[in-house]
Amino acid sequence: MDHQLTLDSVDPEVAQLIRGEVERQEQGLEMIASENFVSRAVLEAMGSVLTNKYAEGYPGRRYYGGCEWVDQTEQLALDRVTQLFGADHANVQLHSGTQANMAAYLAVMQAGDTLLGMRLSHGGHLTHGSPVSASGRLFNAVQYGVDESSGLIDLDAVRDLARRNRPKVIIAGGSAYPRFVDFAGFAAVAREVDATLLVDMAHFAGLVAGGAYPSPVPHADIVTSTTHKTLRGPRGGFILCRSELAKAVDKQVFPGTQGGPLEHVIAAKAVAFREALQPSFKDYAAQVVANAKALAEALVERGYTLVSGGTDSHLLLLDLRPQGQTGKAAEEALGRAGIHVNKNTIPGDSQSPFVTSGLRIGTPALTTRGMDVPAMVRVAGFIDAVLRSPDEATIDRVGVEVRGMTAEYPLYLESATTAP
Ligand code: DSN
Repeated sequence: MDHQLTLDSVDPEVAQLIRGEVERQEQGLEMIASENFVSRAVLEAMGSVLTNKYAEGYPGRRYYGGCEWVDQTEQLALDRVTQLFGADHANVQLHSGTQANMAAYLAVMQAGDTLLGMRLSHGGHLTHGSPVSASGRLFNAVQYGVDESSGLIDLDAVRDLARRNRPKVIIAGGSAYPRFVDFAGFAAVAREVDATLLVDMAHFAGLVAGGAYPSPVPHADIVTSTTHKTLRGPRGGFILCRSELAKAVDKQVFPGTQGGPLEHVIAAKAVAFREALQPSFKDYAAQVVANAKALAEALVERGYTLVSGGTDSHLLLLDLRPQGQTGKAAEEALGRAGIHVNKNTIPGDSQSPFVTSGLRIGTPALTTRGMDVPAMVRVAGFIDAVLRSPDEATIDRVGVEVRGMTAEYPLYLESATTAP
């Protein structure tokens, strides 16, 4: 085995598959609300030799020798993320948002304790107590939802559930809620019932970093997040918490629920946090929201219905019931035209999660490519054309227009998409 050979010569099959994905990303309109495009700098850090290093433990307190460089890398990531969000304490070893939530729960709950989280079908997340997730099996999960007529969280209903069930943890945040969350209101409910408030900001972390969405940090005891959505870092997670919870959180990450940290990913997180600390990231976050609002407006003008009537964030949730369409059929038709979105349940949905009556559409990735408000109006026209007439001729015609448009906003140079 020759360590100096390129991927192309060692494994042309994998190299070809990666090239296929590069082309798909370059030529499509990526509108899955939880996806984004990292910078070349983040890609380079992720593809580095730091992947070779075991480093169980924390900087300065490891179970392996030779950690002097990864200690500094991890400390840099910790310093930057606490500065970015104004947090007391951080843990950047989480492999994903799901692992962040599970470690955070175990830091403050025992199996069998009660948690109160937002129902998945109303915009919450699997790990907020869904029966198919360990969060719903290990803990007694009570679920709140949105008011089905407004699409908004009804804090009075949350308070009633909290008073009746006395949860140990209340979770705010979700994966398909387009509006601002009232973190101060949730904190007041948590205080009243003596619960820990955990905010899962995975979706809107980048907007918080850029000042385009209210920060949960002053209100929550624990904040969990991913790094790869609006925050535009590598795939992974992190936890922020008050200093009094720092030891418990760190213990439940390692050795509680994870082994060796992925130091190459932690290096990439450090790079992404540095990028998010730059003034230009504020412009990015503001543009993501402006684009989502413009897209929402353009779709409403074309006769579409949005859950909650619009958006305050990076995502919108289209209710396809008036069109008599399912999310599944709409996702497939748009995908064939190169517009990538995901089917999503909407509040009161009578369809299964595999079919759904909704589409979740996001603007973080297109904004990274440089697309602006007029571009969103163009994209709304593409979406409308396909949903109105999902036939082969329309899909082919829109597909050509999509490829023409994406060529105007080049994403990566070929050399940026493989290891340096
Ligand atoms: N799967 C993510 C999303 O798409 O929102 C959440 O984990």
